[in-house]
Amino acid sequence: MRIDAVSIFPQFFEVLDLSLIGRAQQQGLLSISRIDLRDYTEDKHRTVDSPPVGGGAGMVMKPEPWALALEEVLNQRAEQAAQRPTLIIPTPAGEVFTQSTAEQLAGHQHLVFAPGRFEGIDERLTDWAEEHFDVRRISIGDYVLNGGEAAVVVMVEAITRLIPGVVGNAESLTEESHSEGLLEYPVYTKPADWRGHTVPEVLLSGHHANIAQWRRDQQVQRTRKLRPDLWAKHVVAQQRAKE
Ligand code: 6GU
Repeated sequence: MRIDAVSIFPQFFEVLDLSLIGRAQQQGLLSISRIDLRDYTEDKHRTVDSPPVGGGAGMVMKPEPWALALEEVLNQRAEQAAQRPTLIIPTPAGEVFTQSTAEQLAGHQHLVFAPGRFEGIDERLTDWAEEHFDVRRISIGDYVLNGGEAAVVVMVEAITRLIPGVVGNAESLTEESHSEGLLEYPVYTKPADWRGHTVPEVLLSGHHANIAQWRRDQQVQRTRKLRPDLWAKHVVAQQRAKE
């Protein structure tokens, strides 16, 4: 997979050189380029923003530098590339990113991220980009960040760990929270008694069926308590599966 991340703070993406994603890049499973939006400005102040037409608070990102940066990304593509690249515009005014979004995007060959700052990017950038990219406006949740960069890091981590070989243990992918619509069960390690807090007996029993049942019950209890929204979906999905 190829990923291009364009921003006025390209250093923000240096964290993607660490840990599993860093190793995946070294192994050639993944290539992530950071692009400085200001390299595509044409004035001496390297201006990327300007006041909103019609008035209002804050500043809007000008479309010109974005288009020049994205054109360069397009020009660097192999002519014979099969799919159109996907352009992800992180914004709190987008569809919400979920595990299912991550699964869809993990199948793409080329993702380009265009996180805005300030009040966002001039809407016409999206109109232009739709001629060249599959464009998706995506939010990572119902709260407001100062810019989309942190959201890019979140999305890249969720997407790239689904690429075969990025995460060593394939089981740790399937056993996780959200893959079946339930939260993960609690986990313990040695010692069996730590500061008077003990590991649940059943886990020490060696009885695999009982352990599996206990874990399932814990998943159900946690999901009902902490995520009634997920629980309701899970119940509906199970009902459908039975019909
Ligand atoms: Cl993608 N951007 C910003 N600025 N805030 C957000 C977000 C994105 N997702 C949730 N809040």
